[in-house]
Amino acid sequence: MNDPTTAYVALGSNLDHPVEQVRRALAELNQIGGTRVMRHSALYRSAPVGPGDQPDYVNAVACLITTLGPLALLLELQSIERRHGRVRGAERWAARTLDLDLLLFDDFSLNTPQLTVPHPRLHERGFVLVPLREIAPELHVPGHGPVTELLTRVRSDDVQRLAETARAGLEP
Ligand code: ROI
Repeated sequence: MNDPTTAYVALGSNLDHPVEQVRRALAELNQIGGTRVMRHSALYRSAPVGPGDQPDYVNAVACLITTLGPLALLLELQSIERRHGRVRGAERWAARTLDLDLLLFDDFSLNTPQLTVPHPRLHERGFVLVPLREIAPELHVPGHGPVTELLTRVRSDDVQRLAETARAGLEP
């Protein structure tokens, strides 16, 4: 077992009741062994980034504290994705029931075939930076700079906070 570490995870869904997918996933993150969700953002509706015609996404970001290592945490995230019917197919940027991306693991930089942290596209995605700023406005992304500054360089007007905030499953 490792010392407790802070990690940030991005959640995204644009298929099969995305709001419910993301809410359920937030509750499931809190059930990973040795792991607690300390905070999570509201849910946001965002225009799809990437090629093709696909539905809008629901996105959120969670801050975890975990005694797992980064690869063990990644396996847990992938297991939650599978339980949500996610099929990792050949098409890279296809619509999905649930995507859980490990954004940051403390201030580690890791570059392995299975996992790169910080997430290689975190700094250029409004749908990640907007919810991340909500829960961690002081955060500094290793190698890239403060979240607030990164947000000045990307488009974020198509990331809208959903009126109804999701705190599902995390109340005492
Ligand atoms: N676009 C948005 N808005 N939100 C996502 O979570 C998301 N995830 C993806 C791609 C296909 C890059 N586009 C996205 O994986």
